[in-house]
Amino acid sequence: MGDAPARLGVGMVGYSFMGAAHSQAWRTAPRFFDLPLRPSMTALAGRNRDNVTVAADKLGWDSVETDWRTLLTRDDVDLIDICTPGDTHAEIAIAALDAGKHVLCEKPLANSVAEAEEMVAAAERAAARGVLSMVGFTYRRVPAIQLARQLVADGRIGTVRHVRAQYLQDWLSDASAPLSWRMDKDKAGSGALGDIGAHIIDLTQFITGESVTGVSGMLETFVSERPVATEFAGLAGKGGDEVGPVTVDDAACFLARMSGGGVGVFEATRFAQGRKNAIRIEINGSRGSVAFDFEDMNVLHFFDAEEPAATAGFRRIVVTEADHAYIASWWPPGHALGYEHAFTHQVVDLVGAVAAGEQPAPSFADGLAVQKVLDAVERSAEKGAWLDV
Ligand code: SOE
Repeated sequence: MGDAPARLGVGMVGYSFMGAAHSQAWRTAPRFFDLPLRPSMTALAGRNRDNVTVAADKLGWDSVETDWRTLLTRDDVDLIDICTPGDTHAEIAIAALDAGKHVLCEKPLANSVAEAEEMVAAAERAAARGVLSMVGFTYRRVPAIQLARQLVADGRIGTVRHVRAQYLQDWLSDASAPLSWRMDKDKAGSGALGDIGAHIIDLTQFITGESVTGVSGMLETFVSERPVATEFAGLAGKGGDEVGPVTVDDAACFLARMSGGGVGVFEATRFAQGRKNAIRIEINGSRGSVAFDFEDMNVLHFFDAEEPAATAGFRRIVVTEADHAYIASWWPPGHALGYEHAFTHQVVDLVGAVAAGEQPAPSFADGLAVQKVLDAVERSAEKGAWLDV
């Protein structure tokens, strides 16, 4: 029996939807994967002691703090996991990195390019001291997305011609759905564009290995005021009689040029009635295509244009084989994974990188690259013009 892995003390800030998803990952990862460090769910930080104590008990955290700054002074905390709205990411991440704590920060990295640049500078300073950081674009860690990237990297679809990416939700289609921080520009930075558009920007860049170099965008807010929430959890809540303004986009659409010469069409909306969490990506290349829909997340569709016409067609690959990314630690073929597994895979890869002293991916620099595209789309929409990223 080898020595037990060294402890990795984790302190998490925030305990709502993302806090619950990350907590599940910290609990589950060491039970299904052989990790080189043993994550210890040491402390959960939240402003209200009663509420954070209930959350810590429910989510499995050993202690609580009512000020995240205290986490940075604790010798039993090695890594800070930031699960708070975007307006707090820069302050917490920079302070944590400067205090010598590794950082996992939810997406989007920040609410502006300027903040993201400050975070990258802090990450570079910290990395020089062996203190590492990652931004939480978890969908990269869906096995079908990993397979799509591998097929593109292996040249199986040839030169990328088209990137077609949608992130379709409908949780705000009802005008009576109450306000949450995600509809407040000061908190969230933007609406559908940054919250879910960030995911498809990162995913298409991850799958193709290319970057968005230019955009022409439009933003729309369909419902300009909503009831102020009296209670809210996840993506749903109850509103009272008071109303408040929606200060972000409900939907974002943009055209894009890709660094490899291809063209892109992107759409992110919370008003696609009937689409709940539909990340739909299709990449068409000179030799074939890949297509994915998160609402059927264990499947990748692959078209090989080299196939003889008589038998050519999109192949429906069920990505649950032992040699597909991450699957060997889970279940036999066909026993599907879910939304939460990508968060567990995120912990597995982060812990592995920290143990090896290697830069985790996606890095804060990857987060900044997404932030620059988000910013270019917003400026393009304001100007009604094509802009380089
Ligand atoms: C809401 O749109 C949301 O919770 C996003 O904020 C998450 O990043 C996404 O994974 C699910 O939907």
